[in-house]
Amino acid sequence: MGKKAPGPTPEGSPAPARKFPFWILPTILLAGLGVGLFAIGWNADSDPLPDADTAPPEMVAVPGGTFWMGRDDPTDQRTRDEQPVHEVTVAAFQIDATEVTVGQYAKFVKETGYVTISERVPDARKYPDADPAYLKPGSAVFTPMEADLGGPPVWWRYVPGANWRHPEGPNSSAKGKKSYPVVQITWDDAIAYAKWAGKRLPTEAEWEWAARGGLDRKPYCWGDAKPGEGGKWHANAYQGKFPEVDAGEDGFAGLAPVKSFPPNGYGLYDMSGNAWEWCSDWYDPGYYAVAPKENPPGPATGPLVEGERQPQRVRRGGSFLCDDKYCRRYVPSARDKNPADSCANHTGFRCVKDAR
Ligand SMILES: [Ca+2]
Repeated sequence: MGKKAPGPTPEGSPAPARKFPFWILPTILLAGLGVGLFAIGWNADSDPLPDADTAPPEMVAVPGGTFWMGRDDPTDQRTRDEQPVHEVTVAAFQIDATEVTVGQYAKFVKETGYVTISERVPDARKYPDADPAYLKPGSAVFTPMEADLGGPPVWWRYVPGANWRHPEGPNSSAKGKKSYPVVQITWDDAIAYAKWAGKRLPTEAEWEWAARGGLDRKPYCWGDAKPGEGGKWHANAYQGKFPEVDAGEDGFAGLAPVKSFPPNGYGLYDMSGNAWEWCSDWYDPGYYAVAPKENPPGPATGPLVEGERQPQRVRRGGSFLCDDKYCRRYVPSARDKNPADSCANHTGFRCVKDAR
């Protein structure tokens, strides 16, 4: 085995729970393809910081209530961690109408000087086996390719210089995309923003209650209609041959600006698809069996799954990379997870506040 790449886990949304140690994939892929390291090019002309939004994010009041959380489909092995379906009561709260945008995150960085995890030099002590050549700031980036969907998700690679300002690497830029969801955001980065904004991340229960938009046990955030049925698209997901060709039948190949698709019943945009959204909870696939009914806060910690280097945090909602044949996790019941210091170019967040 070669030397390890440091930093974010490029596990990615499409990967179901596996025992494969995803975090070493960047090294495997880089070595296998003989891909050279990117120069970490940064210049003011491609910096989105001047796009900082001055308007406060729009928030929506979500009523309190009781709902059936989870999904129970014995024919679909991917729903195992969504079982058992159980009743949950959630108190009222406020939630961002959209995923946090590049413009909103730029304002936070501009005012605080915050440096995201992907922009920091990885701590060599944390990655004692790492090749020094990989101890450079960077993150996981999706790379379209022909691949075997039954194997590991080789379509993720570690790209030095990838971060929220340059989501696909140093030759890309979020400049001019202030209304797009900010991505390449770790859980830690999301928490830092939330504290600055006087908000917090939603619990997993709050997130699912909000995503369902007042509907009861429906498969999608908008109801029963399949994506594209009747020519109507309700979310930015993936059509085409995954992971090779993003056909963009829903109007967008890759990320879409927030509010590009209709809101759900609570007036919330992109609760399905576009970018993954962090929740405050630790991830525990067995939590639903023991969770309290009232305002479940998530488990005290997450179990260390074999092959992973640390417990994981929950993320929800899927992304523009969710493909029905491989990743159906743009539906309101679906769960996913990643380490708190890990991100990719499909992972962002939105915040909540307690009801006034
Ligand atoms: Ca799309």
